Amino acid sequence: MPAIESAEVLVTGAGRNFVTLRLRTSDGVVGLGDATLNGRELAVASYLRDHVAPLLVGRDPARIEDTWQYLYRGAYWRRGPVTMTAISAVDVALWDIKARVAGLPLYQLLGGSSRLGCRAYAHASGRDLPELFDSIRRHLELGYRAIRVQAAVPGVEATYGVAPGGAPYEPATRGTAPVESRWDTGAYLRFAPAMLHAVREEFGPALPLLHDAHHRLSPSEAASLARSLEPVGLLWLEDVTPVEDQTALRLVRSSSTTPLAIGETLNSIWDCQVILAERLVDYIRVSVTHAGGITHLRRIMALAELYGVRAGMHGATDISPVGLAATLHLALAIPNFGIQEHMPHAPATEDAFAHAYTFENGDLHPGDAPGLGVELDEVAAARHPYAAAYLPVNRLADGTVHDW
Ligand code: KDG
Ligand code: MG
Repeated sequence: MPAIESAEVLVTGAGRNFVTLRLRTSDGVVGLGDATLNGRELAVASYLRDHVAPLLVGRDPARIEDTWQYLYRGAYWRRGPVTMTAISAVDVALWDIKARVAGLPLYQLLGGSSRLGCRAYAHASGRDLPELFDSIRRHLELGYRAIRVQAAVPGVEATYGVAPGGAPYEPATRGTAPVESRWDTGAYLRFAPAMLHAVREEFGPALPLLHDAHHRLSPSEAASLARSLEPVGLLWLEDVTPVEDQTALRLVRSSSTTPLAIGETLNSIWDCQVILAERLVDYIRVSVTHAGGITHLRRIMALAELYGVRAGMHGATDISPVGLAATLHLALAIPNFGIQEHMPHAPATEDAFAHAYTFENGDLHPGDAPGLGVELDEVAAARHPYAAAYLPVNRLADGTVHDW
């Protein structure tokens, strides 16, 4: 019986910081897992190196469920983003190994494809409406068929989703401490409905539009925003309230028919139990990378299916190509796939991770290479060392820390 022979943790700053777990079996099969937790990367690297890798060596790589239970239930101190990102990386690497051994793309082991491809949505943004409209047009020309729209709120120095100078948006900034910005909920609520109505008017009724409020509103603020956006007909309104308070969504849900999405910072099926069982959202965005890998995300999506909730797969740039590939294999196979977020990676990231997944005619497809279909080029990755980077911190005008 082959055994896991080595478990290495590779940290790179190729394009942005990524942590990758590489498992190697005694018969020479290699599997990769994404262990990236934006802004807290080295905590997961240490969790894996110091506490998990020694437990993996000698284990049977085929026993994926047992390894998951061993690392989760067996840890006593469980849950939370660091633990669950580490478990996700192990789980995805083991699925990669199993599929490579079978000589099949991973989605074939998950039941085969349920669709031709995974509809992707792009991020359009602008410092004002003309710049936003140009950005939407550019993404339509690239082939995207669904667009998330974010625009700078007048009077607010930094708006989530809008890069200074029209560059691709990357919220984490290098340095020894987070950038702090001022947030003004009132200004946002006065601006966002007009902005989204203007986009709908310009681009017509058929284009699927999404918007991310990024956890900053109270239930009543969120309910009033959702209600005012009903005529816009969004595909979804994302992360209206801070996610740990699952029942905050009840008021939003009962006040409006605007479809809702949430979940990118949730880490387990228990974190989204109330949201799903009470049908408080239309799309659940829990990621393969932060919620226990293929094994656990598959379970979450099966629970979501029971309540008519679809997968709105998280795909920001801090999901590495390894994580994105794992997401796409699952997205292609499950019955209740909704839509896949797609933020293209930087050229240095593409150099470090060769991948079989493709983007064509608005859809992503995981490709048909065995396993995940991703190879890590260690030399290219090593050209870009890790450098500490943080997500921003928001403060209100009086200095109070607010959700970012
Ligand atoms: O690490 C944080 C990002 O993943 C997050 O800010 C991206 O909200 C996000 C999104 O919808 O992609
Ligand atoms: Mg989001």
